Amino acid sequence: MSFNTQRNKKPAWRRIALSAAVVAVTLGASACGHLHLIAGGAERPAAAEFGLGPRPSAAQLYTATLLPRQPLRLRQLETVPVRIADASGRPVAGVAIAVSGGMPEHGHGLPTQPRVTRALADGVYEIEGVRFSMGGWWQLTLAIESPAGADSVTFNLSL
Ligand SMILES: [Cu+2]
Repeated sequence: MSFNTQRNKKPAWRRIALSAAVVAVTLGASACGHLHLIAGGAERPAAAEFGLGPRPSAAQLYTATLLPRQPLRLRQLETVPVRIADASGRPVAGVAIAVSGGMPEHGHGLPTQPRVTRALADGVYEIEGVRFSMGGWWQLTLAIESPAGADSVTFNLSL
């Protein structure tokens, strides 16, 4: 088939626009299955950047460690404790944490809105409502606020 075919009477720009729309819809529909073409070309970090921590926050104000009671699973609602320490390793009390994240390769966010629901002892806070809806590279970002300052830490998780 050629763009010059006389059978299609639509103007060329309409055919091109239609093709582009079809391609966009096709990619969107399969982005979370197989293709990694959408989503701003995020590159998966090195293996050393993955894991539960301890992980330093961006400005090094905090160190965060995820402490799931069992290995994180796919498609389960989970409660994930996180320990927040200061730069010298002391637990930080009175922390407010906002949770965000998603799959950078797929361009979508978290399927749920996890929230910190309570503080345990020793700088440990429980994040409720975490759910990883498909296998792959996930990021979980914690925006951390305490009298020590505001900072954020991003975990890379492979599920
Ligand atoms: Cu995805």
